[in-house]
Amino acid sequence: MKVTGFELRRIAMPLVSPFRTSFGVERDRDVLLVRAVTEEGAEGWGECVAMSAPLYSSEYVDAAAEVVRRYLVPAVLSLPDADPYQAEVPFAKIKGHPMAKAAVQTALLDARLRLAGMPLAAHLGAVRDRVPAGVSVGIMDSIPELLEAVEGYLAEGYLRIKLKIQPGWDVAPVQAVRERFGDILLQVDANTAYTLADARHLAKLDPFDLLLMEQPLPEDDIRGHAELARQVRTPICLDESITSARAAADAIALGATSVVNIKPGRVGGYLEARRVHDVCAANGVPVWVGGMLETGLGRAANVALAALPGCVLPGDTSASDRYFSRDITAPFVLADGHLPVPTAPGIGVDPDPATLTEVTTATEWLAR
Ligand code: OSB
Ligand code: MG
Repeated sequence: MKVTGFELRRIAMPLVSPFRTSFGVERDRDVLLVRAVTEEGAEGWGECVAMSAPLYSSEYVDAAAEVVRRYLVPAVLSLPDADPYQAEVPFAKIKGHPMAKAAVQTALLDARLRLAGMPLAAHLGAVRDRVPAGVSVGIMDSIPELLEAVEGYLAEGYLRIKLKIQPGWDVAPVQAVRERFGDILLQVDANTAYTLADARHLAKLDPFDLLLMEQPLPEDDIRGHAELARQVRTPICLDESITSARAAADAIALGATSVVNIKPGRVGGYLEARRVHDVCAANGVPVWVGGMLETGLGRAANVALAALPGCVLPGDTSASDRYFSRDITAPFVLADGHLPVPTAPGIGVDPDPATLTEVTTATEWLAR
């Protein structure tokens, strides 16, 4: 496959409601889209999940755009065959920036699979045609407000609720949700907001039978998570710490994680994401697909990944209307608590040209 060039497009997508986590509040999603154009005539799309500020991880969207334009695109354009697997070799020489790499790799993979007439789900090894949907519920100003939000999501059919927590917003909201809604699938996500000194406090979540506690400690505190796992009954699930299949293998071997959240952007793309899935499956560790408030383009690919056999827990792959009043693709709609796995070649969805134009804030064409 020969790539003629790449279009970088920035879009501004207002969220239906502010999303508050332990690291900040998101009101608008400032997204970088990468479109690969090939000589063979196919196009491919990749959504960069980096956020506007380096608060979830060290990446942020302006820096990702710079890495794409200065290092990743030139690396791809100098390859004899712009194959996504072959592009992993020059990408590995560039340190870090997995979200930037994932966006370019996904654009190549999408183009490649469209040319081959192969859906991404089939290419990755999917075994399901629909995936169970969970929803990530932000930190709210009050417990009544939280209960109302959770009630709404349960009424829509979401099969699992994840509550964002931080010191001062943890045991009480979890207890309130458990008491009000009974035996639902419930988990929490701290986005690194605690330290090991909080172990006794985090053990107060034990009575609520949570599915898991996501990333309580800092990204690089693998030993701390292993120690915490010995002090609490709730299973630990790592998100931020799992930056590669090797990191997953290490965290599992050290007893730091017994469930894994897979985010393709965090590990450099869908190819490495599948390797994370495979390492976890080989160790009997359940996985689920996380989210980064993606548009329909990123969501389509995440849903394909969530159809793999090891993804045995509902993911943060929610319907389009949980995020945006109008998505750039045909919306993903919840049916019986599930999202359908796209069946068309590549990521299986296309942006609507008129909507895309309306939300675009900048475009840039990069060619040889
Ligand atoms: O930690 O899983 C996270 C959103 C942005 C950044 C990090 C996270 C999240 C979510 C929401 O929890 C997931 C989603 O619905 O896309
Ligand atoms: Mg998380």
